[in-house]
Amino acid sequence: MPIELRDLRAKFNINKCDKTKIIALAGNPNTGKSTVFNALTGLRQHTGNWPGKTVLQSTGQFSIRNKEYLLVDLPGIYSLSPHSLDELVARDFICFAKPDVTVIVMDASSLARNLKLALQIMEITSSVIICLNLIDEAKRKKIKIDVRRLSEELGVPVIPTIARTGKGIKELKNELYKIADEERVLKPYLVNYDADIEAQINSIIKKIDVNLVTSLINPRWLALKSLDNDLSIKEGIKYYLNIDSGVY
Ligand SMILES: Nc1nc2c(ncn2[C@@H]2O[C@H](COP(=O)(O)OP(=O)(O)OP(=O)(O)O)[C@@H](O)[C@H]2O)c(=O)[nH]1
Ligand SMILES: [Mg+2]
Repeated sequence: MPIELRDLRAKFNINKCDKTKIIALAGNPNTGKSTVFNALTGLRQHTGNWPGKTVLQSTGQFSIRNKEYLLVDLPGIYSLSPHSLDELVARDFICFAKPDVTVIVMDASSLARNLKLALQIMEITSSVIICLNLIDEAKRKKIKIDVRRLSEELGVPVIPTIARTGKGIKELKNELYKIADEERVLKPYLVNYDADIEAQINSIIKKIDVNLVTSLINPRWLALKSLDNDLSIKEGIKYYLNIDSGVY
């Protein structure tokens, strides 16, 4: 029996009807995620724990042009390798709950460090918007960012914001609408690894059970995790999708 998206999302305590789009908010710690979350959702918030975990889950609702959105604030993390509970929660949500859009909140004054996580997220999902926050801090540090070029290079929208004052939030909403509701398809930049690694990725992709896994998880990303020897993804596939991925 095919796995329904609503059943997958229910495993994360996300029980919204099909019409509500699910938006994840991801990013490094202290980049302004909660400030963006508050700016978007105002008072329509709910907090609890991630199912079975002692990690705080905040969700909030908002609407754009009469369309409903549920925003999920993910824990602040530096990478998606599951070394901590926070990283595991964020990775599993992006991978298995399949948010309609993932907004990556980045610190504009620390672009290089923040890009690491952004590139990892873009390997799992192509539905990404970058919220380039703390633009005022970057300016104070005399850092100039060519936003249009960054967006072209990454292949995803980049919206500069100062979440503390609400600057850019309207533009962020416009972009969310375009991607979630008009279903604009993006083609994010993917890291190209050394030739021998790329060859190994391709040979693993060939072994992945196409019918079972590839419609649910990006096969390239799965191959990368296999090369990383990341066994936690195997557990995730078994737990959330109830299938044996066969690659590991
Ligand atoms: N100057 C400036 N400060 C900001 C901006 N956005 C958020 N802040 C401040 O940055 C601090 C951290 O913001 P949070 O929203 O708590 O950041 P966070 O990413 O949720 O942090 P964690 O949940 O701990 O990872 C707060 O003091 C905010 O007021 C901004 O655009 N400019
Ligand atoms: Mg926060």
